[in-house]
Amino acid sequence: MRNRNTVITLSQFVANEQAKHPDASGNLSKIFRDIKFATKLVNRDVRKAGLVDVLGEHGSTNIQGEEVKKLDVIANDEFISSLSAGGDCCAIISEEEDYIRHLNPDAKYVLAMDPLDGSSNIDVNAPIGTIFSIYKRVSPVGTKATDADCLQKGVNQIAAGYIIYGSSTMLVYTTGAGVNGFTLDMSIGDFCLSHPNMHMPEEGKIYSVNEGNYKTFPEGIKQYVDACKEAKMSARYIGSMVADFHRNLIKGGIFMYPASASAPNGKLRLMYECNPMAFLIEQAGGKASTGDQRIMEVEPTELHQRVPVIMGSTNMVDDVLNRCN
Ligand code: AHM
Ligand code: MG
Repeated sequence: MRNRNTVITLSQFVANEQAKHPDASGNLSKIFRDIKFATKLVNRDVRKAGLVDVLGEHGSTNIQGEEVKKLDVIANDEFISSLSAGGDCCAIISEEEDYIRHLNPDAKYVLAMDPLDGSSNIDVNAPIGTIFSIYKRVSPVGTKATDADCLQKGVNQIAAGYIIYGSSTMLVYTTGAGVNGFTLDMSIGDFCLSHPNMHMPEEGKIYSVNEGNYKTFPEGIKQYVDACKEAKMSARYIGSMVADFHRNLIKGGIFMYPASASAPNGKLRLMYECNPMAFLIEQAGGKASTGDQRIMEVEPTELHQRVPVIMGSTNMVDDVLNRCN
């Protein structure tokens, strides 16, 4: 709970962080300004769901063949228009865009995002989120962004974060110097620092995995899930990565979306979901692996690439890895 006398807004916090780097150009801070604005737009629309016509299917499928919801499209458009107006991104890649969206060639940053994660929860009023990460382009400023700019390893992330539209709306982010969480105070319309310097417990009592797929999980994952039951741990899986991740980050726990028969590389996307969350969890003292390697070291080969995910409290992830290898 924040102290009323010392409210720090997201903008102040970002500005203070920028001041620690006298050579910083301020472009990254401007991207945060644009993310914050887009978040407020998405938050407004999410909070009206059920009252105005934003629920249900959009009537299209994305490049991965998944049904797209109306709010997926609305959130995608709101982030793209805010970042496009700000002019500080040369390209955006999005779970809802088939290809690279080229923006200002004179800008030096690329943004990757899942504009509305947990789509299956939209129509049932359960928590959903937005996930983003930011990379510095590798091609020269002033030219059209390239595949190489957009397909960088997670270790190259400059910043990553998520927004959870839950009982309140929170933005949690890292630039590689710890993880901080900000809650949207609706009465003043601003994000205020509510969760400074977030640290994940090394051990937890929660496991989050879609056990409906258990029969076709790899042997090591099955063994781990069995051990969780044996130890009477709590199973918590809402089907929104952001919500499952956020709970586990605060309380300690493990989140997995492993390979299964129907999804040999798991379901979650490296660029939009796994890398940003891996960066955050490592910064909070946790661990993130595909089962074979650190997620942030996976070499991306395509925009919508999927990878298996095992992420959470360090001891729990190590336990899974010991059983898998
Ligand atoms: P989405 O980006 O289309 O919403 O899909 C990602 C979501 C994650 O938030 C969640 O962890 C997972 O899909 C749930 O999938 P499943 O229903 O197969 O367990
Ligand atoms: Mg998603």
